[in-house]
Amino acid sequence: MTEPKRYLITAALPYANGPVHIGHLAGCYLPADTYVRYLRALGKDVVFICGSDEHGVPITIKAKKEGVSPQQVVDKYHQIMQDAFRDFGIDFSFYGRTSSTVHHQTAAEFFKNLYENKVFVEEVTRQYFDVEAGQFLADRYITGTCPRCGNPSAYGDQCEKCGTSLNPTDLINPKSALSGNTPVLKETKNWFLPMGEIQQSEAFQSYIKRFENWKSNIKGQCASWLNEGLQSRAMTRDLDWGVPVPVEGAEGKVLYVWFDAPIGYISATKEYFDSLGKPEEWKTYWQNEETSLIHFIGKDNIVFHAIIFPMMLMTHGGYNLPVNVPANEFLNLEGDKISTSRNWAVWLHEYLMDFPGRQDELRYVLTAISPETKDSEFTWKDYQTRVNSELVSIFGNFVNRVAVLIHKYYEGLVPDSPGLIDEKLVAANAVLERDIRQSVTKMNDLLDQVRLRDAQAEWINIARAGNKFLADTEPWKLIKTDPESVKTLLFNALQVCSKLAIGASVFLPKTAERLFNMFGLNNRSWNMLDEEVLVHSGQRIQTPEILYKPVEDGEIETQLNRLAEIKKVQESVPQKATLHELKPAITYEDFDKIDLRVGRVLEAERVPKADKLLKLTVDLGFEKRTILSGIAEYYQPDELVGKLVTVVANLAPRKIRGIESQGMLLMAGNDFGKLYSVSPEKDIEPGSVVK
Ligand code: B3M
Ligand code: ZN
Repeated sequence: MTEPKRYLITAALPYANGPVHIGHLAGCYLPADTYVRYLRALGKDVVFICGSDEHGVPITIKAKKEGVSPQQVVDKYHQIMQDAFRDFGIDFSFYGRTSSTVHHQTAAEFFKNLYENKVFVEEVTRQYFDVEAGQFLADRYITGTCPRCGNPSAYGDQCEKCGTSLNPTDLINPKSALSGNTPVLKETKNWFLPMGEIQQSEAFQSYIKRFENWKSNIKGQCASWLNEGLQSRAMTRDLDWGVPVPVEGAEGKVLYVWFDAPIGYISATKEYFDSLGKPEEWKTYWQNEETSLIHFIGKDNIVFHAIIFPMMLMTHGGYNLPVNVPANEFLNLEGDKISTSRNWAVWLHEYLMDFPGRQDELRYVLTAISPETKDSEFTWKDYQTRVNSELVSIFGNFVNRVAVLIHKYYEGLVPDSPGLIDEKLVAANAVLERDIRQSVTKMNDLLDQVRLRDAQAEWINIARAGNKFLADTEPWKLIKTDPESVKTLLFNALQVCSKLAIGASVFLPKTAERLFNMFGLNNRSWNMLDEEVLVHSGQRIQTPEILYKPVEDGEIETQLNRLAEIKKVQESVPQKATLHELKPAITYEDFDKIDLRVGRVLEAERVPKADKLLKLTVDLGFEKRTILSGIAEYYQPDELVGKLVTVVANLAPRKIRGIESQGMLLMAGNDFGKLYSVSPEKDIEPGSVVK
């Protein structure tokens, strides 16, 4: 293949329904950033694109859970993710979002193009509809019993217990997650991408030849999809959150999130060049054949990037197809799957707070354990070991020793290099040169193949070779007997440090920045790795600084304790209840002062900015009351509507958060996070006296 003129690199658009965790980083953002830094160091023309995926059911589910609008959810997480990526040093050319106007227009135009070219097949199908909520139900909004394993809470698209992938109509006794009611089947028209047909096309058959050179996990997954024969898939959905379908007769429908999200790469590229005042330039990166398009993703996104999006691009026409889709497997955490909903994760924004200035330590570890070919595991102990015994002891130590000796012997001025005579020194120097040359060649090769984990291992091998060189030649001893040779030894060792700095610009950018300053390296281009001299005699190097602090046991313990706390909450089946001491006795008259009444909850809503509070409207028969109750963590607002509750009806009103609460609900609670409302056993009219 001829050398491409330029690159367009994308990293999967993360759903804006939660913050970024180390699994996301290891999955695609760190590898993409590392590869982009490599290309840039080679002097290549690269645009690096990402952004928030703000549509789709994951967003609406999160909004419902938090009792806020989808827009509020995406605004919040878009900001958190963008900040965390920036602070961590992921160097996107542009980070967009799919709720932007440019994106809505781009996605709508793209759909229209396929529609007008008669690519889609219109089909009327029967879908589950929630009559009370007045809407069609996305697969994730339908639960029921799994026909295969009997799990009573399987979803419309999958049973998480036995892993079977399902259609909503497969579920036994389906229920709507919106209202709890049994949904009905109702006819609806949608537009399908005839993937089976496109699979047969010449264009597609010629495109899939590329898979030959791709990683085996992609090849394997795609082969199994293609062998089964692809099925048509609806590119529109009956939902109210997303890009409206831009054709007549499609009111109340939006584009399928996997149709609009990858187009997000195109719209973000447009917005990037708009911001540079070159509104036409995006085409060069998407449509010019001399541009290489590469998608970095996690393995759960393979079919969308290797098959469906290319089909969209090819039926549209005029677009480049990906030349590579490097997909990583999953990263686990301390023996368990990383999960946003179970809070089992190391969150990037929290790491940055707990380990300020220590971005490169996390980068190093995540690349060293990168799940490039199979799932891998992050543990805090391993983090500590790798930082302390590799980054600190091998790399940091080597660079530091060289810089300290140059300061000690030559006041920080790079010595000249008069050459070596002693046979032993000459031999050690030859070994050094050979080892460095080999490691650099291997590292380049591995980087070209996007095998970043092994490439970084070759990088640290350069430091290993440097340490061996110092140990074999012992300049600190030789200085007394052969100071001329020491000059050459340290001159050469310093060149190795400089090569390490250039290598670090790809893996550990903050470290590289510090070394470039320390050694006064101006030419930071990757080609310098082939040069013999990077730092010249007479140049001044800065006072050496310690590059990394060792990770302390206490820091690791804190993190492990936090995770243990989370496990405890997850598995909380405590053995014994605390014995609550009985309060002192009261008289019947005391008790009789309390006026307890049955009430019916008419309305329930969250109180903005108060995580625990629900605001209820309660019918007491003779009047309606506003009551604030601290039960938001235990009840969804709609679960309460219609429910009978017990109200302390003569409690003096109190103002909470500016709202007057006119009474109190009785609740039964234990020490393990359970709280249930005290309700009459059978239906009885509101206002009835509880005595
Ligand atoms: N948001 C899925 C994910 O975050 C999806 C990727 C879109 S890439 C166009 O895993
Ligand atoms: Zn099942």
